[in-house]
Amino acid sequence: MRTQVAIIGSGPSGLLLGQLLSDAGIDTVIVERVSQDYVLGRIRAGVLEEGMTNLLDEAGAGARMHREGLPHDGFDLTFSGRHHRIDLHGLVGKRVMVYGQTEVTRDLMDRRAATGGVTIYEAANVQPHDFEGDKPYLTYEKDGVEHRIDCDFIAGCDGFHGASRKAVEGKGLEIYERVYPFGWLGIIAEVPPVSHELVYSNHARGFALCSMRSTTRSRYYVQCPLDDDVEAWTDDRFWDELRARLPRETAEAVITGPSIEKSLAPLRSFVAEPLRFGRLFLVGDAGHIVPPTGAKGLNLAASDVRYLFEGLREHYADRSDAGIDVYSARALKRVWKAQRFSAWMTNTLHRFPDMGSFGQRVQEAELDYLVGSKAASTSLAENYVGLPY
Ligand code: RFL
Ligand code: PHB
Repeated sequence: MRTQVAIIGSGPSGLLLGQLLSDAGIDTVIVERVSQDYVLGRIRAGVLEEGMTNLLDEAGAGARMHREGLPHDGFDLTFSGRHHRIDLHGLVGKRVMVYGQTEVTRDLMDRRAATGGVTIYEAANVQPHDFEGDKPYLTYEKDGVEHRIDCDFIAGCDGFHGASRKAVEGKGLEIYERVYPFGWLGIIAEVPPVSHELVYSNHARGFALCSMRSTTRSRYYVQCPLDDDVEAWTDDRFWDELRARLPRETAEAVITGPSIEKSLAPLRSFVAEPLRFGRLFLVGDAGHIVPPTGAKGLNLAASDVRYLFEGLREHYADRSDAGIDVYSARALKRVWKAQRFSAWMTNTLHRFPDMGSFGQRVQEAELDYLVGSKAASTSLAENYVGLPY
């Protein structure tokens, strides 16, 4: 088989890049390790920046998001038993869209199917080859048979554990990483959210986040030790811990119900440099991971896709490689700013094992400064809604 751009991974990065390229008349094939249902079963991000919603519109996949997504003008910070609203729209004139990654993925898959795009699911042992030369290709196995896809470029959109980054180890790849000493235990329940906006809570017992997927479906997280057994977190224990980390009137308003999903996610900051190796590009989580506190992971995947799409379009339409040549540097510039913001949000809102009561007071002072200073609140808002790209 031959295509112009072979894409590894059918997560949001791969699907979005594939759609933008197909719509620009550039042929793509997506090769995915697991089944379509498995991809759609993953529960992940929930907050989309305007840059991402614009790209979904551009890819013809934004209609349901505009109908069913929830535009949010602000969010709440709670600490020391009190609430403070960060008025995103009032501070920086922008809002975010609350719409689950699962739905984004479904909309992109539907659009790909409607426009005749090819995706090969359940492809085992996907490997990129010869990407440092002019004739790269992918190999994979399906139903015990080995296949080959010849192409002009390979987009590694295969997430943190994918094959693309592994293929460039030892080829000048540099890794910058911080692993946090805790995780997030997250649940989804068919109950109305406690508040119509998100609530990020700093508490001496640990961080908590009240989020949502719709007006009838809530997404809640509590910080917990990395080695906690998810099974040991009964629903009752989860609801009690969540309420213990919220101010009293918020805790009293939480509506509980059986969880329909429960999982523990580790927190990590990670950047691979560079993001280009000849004709292979690393895109999204394949190249970088942020802790979820700033809600930036999926949004960074979108800015990578925007830069790579522009570079590839220029290559085919204008016979210019200028965009491809600056892809890595352009993407990394935005990635590092989001890393800074995500690490700062994480450090400011979580309980660290060695921080003691002094560290807790410094965090509270930082939050007090943040909500009392228009300059500091504006900086938070500017980063939360997403830096321009
Ligand atoms: P994905 O989504 O991991 O997709 C990669 C795809 O590649 C496939 N794959 C392979 N295919 C072929 N061969 C191989 N060898 C392969 N290895 C893997 C995988 O099966 C998969 O289908 O990466 P992508 O597309 O770059 O998208 C990145 C986002 O998924 C990620 O950044 C976000 O989910 C992060 N994130 C959040 N981001 C936000 O912007 N806002 C949020 O509110 C937010 N909340 C979150 C999050 C991530 C979380 N977890 C669980 C890590 C909340 C959580 C709890
Ligand atoms: C989510 O709804 O899953 C979510 C929202 C905000 C975050 C992280 C996750 O910062």
